Amino acid sequence: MRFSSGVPIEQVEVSAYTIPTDLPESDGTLAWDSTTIVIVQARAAGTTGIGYTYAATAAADLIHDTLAGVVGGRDAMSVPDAWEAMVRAVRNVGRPGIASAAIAAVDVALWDLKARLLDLPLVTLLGAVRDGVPVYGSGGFTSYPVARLREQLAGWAELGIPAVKMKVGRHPADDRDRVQAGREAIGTDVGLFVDANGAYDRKQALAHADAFSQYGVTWFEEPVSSDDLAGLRLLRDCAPAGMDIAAGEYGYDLFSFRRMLETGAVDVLQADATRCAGITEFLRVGALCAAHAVPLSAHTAPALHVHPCCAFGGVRHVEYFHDHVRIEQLIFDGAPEPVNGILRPDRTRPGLGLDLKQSDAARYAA
Ligand code: SMN
Ligand code: MG
Repeated sequence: MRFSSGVPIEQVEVSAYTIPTDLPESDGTLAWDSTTIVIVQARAAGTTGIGYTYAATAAADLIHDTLAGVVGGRDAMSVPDAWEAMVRAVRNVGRPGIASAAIAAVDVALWDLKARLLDLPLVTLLGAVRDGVPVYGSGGFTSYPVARLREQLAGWAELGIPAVKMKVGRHPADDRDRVQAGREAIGTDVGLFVDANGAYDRKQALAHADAFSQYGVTWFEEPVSSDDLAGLRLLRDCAPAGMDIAAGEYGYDLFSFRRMLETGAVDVLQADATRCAGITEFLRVGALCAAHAVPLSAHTAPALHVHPCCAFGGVRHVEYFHDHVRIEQLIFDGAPEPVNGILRPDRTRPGLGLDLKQSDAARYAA
């Protein structure tokens, strides 16, 4: 139902930018040399909100062809009304994947718009419970020569970032040596995380868990496919003490997160507001985590996640992902940087605190 009063959403515009990586990137199961960001600008009462997702340009098409019309005319003060209408509208194309990413970009733009209309930082609109959230540095791609791997991980450690994540699983025979190199680069006081992106089978993953524990690895992400919830649970039960099993980056809706939690598949649940239909659903995933006494970790997009992650207590950290840090600094004014390993929303700016650098972004128009 549309509201007869309120602040009508007048316009929803979408653009997409494809930014080459600084070096070829790969993980255990995928390789890429560019990343596409889809940006939504939503306008009401002369104010523009900005939202984004990292997804294929097909998400921009869905926003342009369908979602813009669905949210147009709705009340900018009632983000969940627009969100529910978008979810209904994608029924026949399927909610997971592109559709959820597209909804996310619009939902985030609407949260940013509402906060700007009220002249509040988004974290204040959501209700802050803390000033900042710890980050972990993330990259360490399997395509990196060992020298670059060491340099990147050491760089984060020197910045005071308390933990770093590297990729494993592309060449399993090399993983032990690469993890050893990663540990040597950061010294003994920085946490070392690994992400296999589902590359191992169960027995391989168990053997690697033991090997990695010798180098103080405390986080093993997607040791097996995220579709294998029983396999994740097996790893969770059998991994060495002090090694958390994490997954959730392909969670697109509340039901998939519920399945992951109900099966006891993870020690820490990951969620990505740019994939799981935006901040509206991300906050509900936080509630689901609380009900299962499982901490939440935000996957990538640090400039966005810093706001909702300061609005509830059960968040372990935000992923300071090399690709997205680069892109967010390249095309936005106002992307926050961690100080002593803590990322803080800029409370002097309304909304997400991000402004699109139009001419810098235009060079990458997709
Ligand atoms: C990842 C993130 C974004 C793109 C590709 C891979 C990854 C992670 O699995 O968790 O950082
Ligand atoms: Mg991952």
